[in-house]
Amino acid sequence: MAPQDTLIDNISIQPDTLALKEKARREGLETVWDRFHAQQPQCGFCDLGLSCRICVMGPCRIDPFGEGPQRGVCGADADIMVARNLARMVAAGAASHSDHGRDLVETLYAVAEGKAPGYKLTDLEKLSRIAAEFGVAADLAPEAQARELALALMEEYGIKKGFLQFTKRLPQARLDKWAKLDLAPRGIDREISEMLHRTHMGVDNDAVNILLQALRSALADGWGGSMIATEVSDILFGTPKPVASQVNIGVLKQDQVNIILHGHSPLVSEMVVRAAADPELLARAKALGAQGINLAGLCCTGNEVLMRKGIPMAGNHLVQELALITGAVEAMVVDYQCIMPSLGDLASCYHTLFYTTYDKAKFPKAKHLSFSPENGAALGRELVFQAVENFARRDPKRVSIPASPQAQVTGFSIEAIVAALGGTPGPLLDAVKAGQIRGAAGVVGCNNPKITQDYGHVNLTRALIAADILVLDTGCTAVANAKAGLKEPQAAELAGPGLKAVCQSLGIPPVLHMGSCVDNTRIINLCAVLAGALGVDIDMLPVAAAAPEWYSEKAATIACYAVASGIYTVLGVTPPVLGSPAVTDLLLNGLESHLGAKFAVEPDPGKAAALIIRHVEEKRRGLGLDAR
Ligand code: SF4
Ligand code: MSK
Repeated sequence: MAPQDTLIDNISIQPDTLALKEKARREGLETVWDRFHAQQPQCGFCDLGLSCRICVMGPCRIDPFGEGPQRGVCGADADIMVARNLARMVAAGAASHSDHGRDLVETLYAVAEGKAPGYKLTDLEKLSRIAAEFGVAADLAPEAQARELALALMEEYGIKKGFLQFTKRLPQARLDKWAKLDLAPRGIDREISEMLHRTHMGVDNDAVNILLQALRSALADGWGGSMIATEVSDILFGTPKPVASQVNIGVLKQDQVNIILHGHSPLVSEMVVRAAADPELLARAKALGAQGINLAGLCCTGNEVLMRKGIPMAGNHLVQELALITGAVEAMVVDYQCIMPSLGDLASCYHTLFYTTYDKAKFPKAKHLSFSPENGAALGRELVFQAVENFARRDPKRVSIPASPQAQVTGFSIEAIVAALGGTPGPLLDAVKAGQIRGAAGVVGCNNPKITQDYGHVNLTRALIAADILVLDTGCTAVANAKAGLKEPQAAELAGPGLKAVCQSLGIPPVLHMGSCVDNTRIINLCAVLAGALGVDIDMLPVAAAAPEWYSEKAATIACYAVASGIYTVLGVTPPVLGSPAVTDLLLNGLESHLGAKFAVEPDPGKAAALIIRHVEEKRRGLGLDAR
């Protein structure tokens, strides 16, 4: 369809987005907002969770006004339908993160076997630490340790005796709460496949029972697949340390070969980073008239290489199409997740080469170069070579890079935060106890064209830091906050007096970037560390989470494992559950008495901040700390 002239006035708070959307309109190119507009009105039954197409006796719908059908053909009522739909979302999100984690484990194994040239064991301290958690002998050589660890991690996916190993990081009080509800996750694949089994027609038809398995599947991701992805990525590519970088579309360079790295996995992108420093390829780029080879990230692959290598970030989810519309991109290299199927079409409107790299993630109009741990290094080089050769095909008349880069500091793994604090989390706890820092909030998640891009992220974050709440961010939120200048140490000026003083004494910003979406496990790990240090369960901490602009199944999973881990979570977009008052009540209220945490839904970032501030102060009171 043709792009609309008068579409959504307020698509974004970001000037680079607005300028490139206007260029798209001028050039007659369709973007996500045009397609969103064309979908209006979106299906009200689906929005409420009251449609089902699980089997071909359907599809079925339930009338929310009580006048039409109240059961599907099989007899499923609104509660069953809504619970099943949400549960399948959560299972899909858990599968996505966890399959990503599996790719890392397989690469770790290949490295240990000496079959993955280009990859190496980078953080040997973390390798030993994680290996010890899995009972691997400490006196083995690193390769042997990595091999044993990889085999142990593979077992986490299948049928194993007992529960996922990383759950042992949690306070006993949390594990006791899970035991009462039978929530402790067993094998990762097991929980996901059991969730799909239970939601087949004619299996689990108790909405509460279905939702409990959804939480267990989410926990299999949070304390399983995603956590494995983070820890193994650190072992292979290094645990992030604070690093200065830049953000927004201005990180693309007019006079250089631009390569965009997009998706979620670091496996291919790290090899592209390596190849881009190859003197031969740099010389070739110069021979073709480019001043260099410039890499830029998008979405969570961008977060991975930003956190570890300082590669600048071009943008978040809603920028992916616009990045191509700059006309300045020689190649976009994607792996998987959050990659719009429209990109091939858009790339073909310019000289841009669009490369897919995973056999499980192919796209229309893409060139496919298949990744394996064995060929990763050669693939990285080939991708950079092709991009360099493509520079001559760029049409300078169509190039527009409408922004200057914004500075940011990133790379705040738990290890980096503890190092900044002088080697222990003690000073952070002291600042919380003294009330200088009231608490912490993980602000995470995607963009969604239903919300003005980055409005929710930035305004919620600003309100929280102004109230002396330290913000930890990941995913697309991290890009939004960096673009708003909140990741420079000077942003401490925007914080309340207590947080400002702490940030200034440590030289850190009030918003700490903890990584990609799988790296939300760094946040729950940090909560477990702090709870352990205080001798309490996580739900007693003055912490909260928010996903102001979420869209994906993975975000639903993250929210579920956050709540099941004891973290109050505020969503900015309503999940499709309102068709069942019983399910809605369970999520907003019922879970709290069992898990000490619950969901809230609040699209207005100011009101969401008020909810979080109130929650943090309540928790402070519960711990006997001063409360406002
Ligand atoms: Fe309809 Fe039941 Fe089949 Fe769903 S599972 S499509 S409600 S018959
Ligand atoms: S999930 S946070 S849209 S990248 Fe990482 Fe995708 Fe952004 Fe959600």
